[in-house]
Amino acid sequence: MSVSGTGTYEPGNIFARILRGEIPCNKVFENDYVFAFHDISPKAPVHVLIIPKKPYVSFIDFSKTASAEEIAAIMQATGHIAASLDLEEGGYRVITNAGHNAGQEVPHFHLHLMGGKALPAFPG
Ligand code: D5M
Repeated sequence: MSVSGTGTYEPGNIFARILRGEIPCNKVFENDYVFAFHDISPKAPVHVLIIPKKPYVSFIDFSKTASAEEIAAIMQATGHIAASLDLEEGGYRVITNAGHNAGQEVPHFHLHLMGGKALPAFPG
């Protein structure tokens, strides 16, 4: 199932439930703005999801609505996590899926950080 990437934020989505502590996750990082945890279905030896704590549906929603502080915080957190998981030397990938053409499944904006192996050629 994928989502439109637009529209009203759904407070029952799985990442909102993780943020509320209603379901468990394997946390790797947290600060005032950002939360990060291991993907339950990893596509690489390291596959971390990095999310804002506030409710944004997708990249456009986040970029239009979030404060400059929040936008900086998610970038800084992603770099910090990549370095702390020793991805710098081998390389890594950061992506976001938005809307149904990209296959976004969870309608809470998130970045995927992947590394730890040679990643497949970027799909076009
Ligand atoms: O990616 C959504 C990602 O979220 C997908 O890689 C699986 C992951 N996922 C789904 N449920 C969980 C839980 N409960 N913990 C950790 N990871 C989870 P998308 O970009 O929306 O397609």
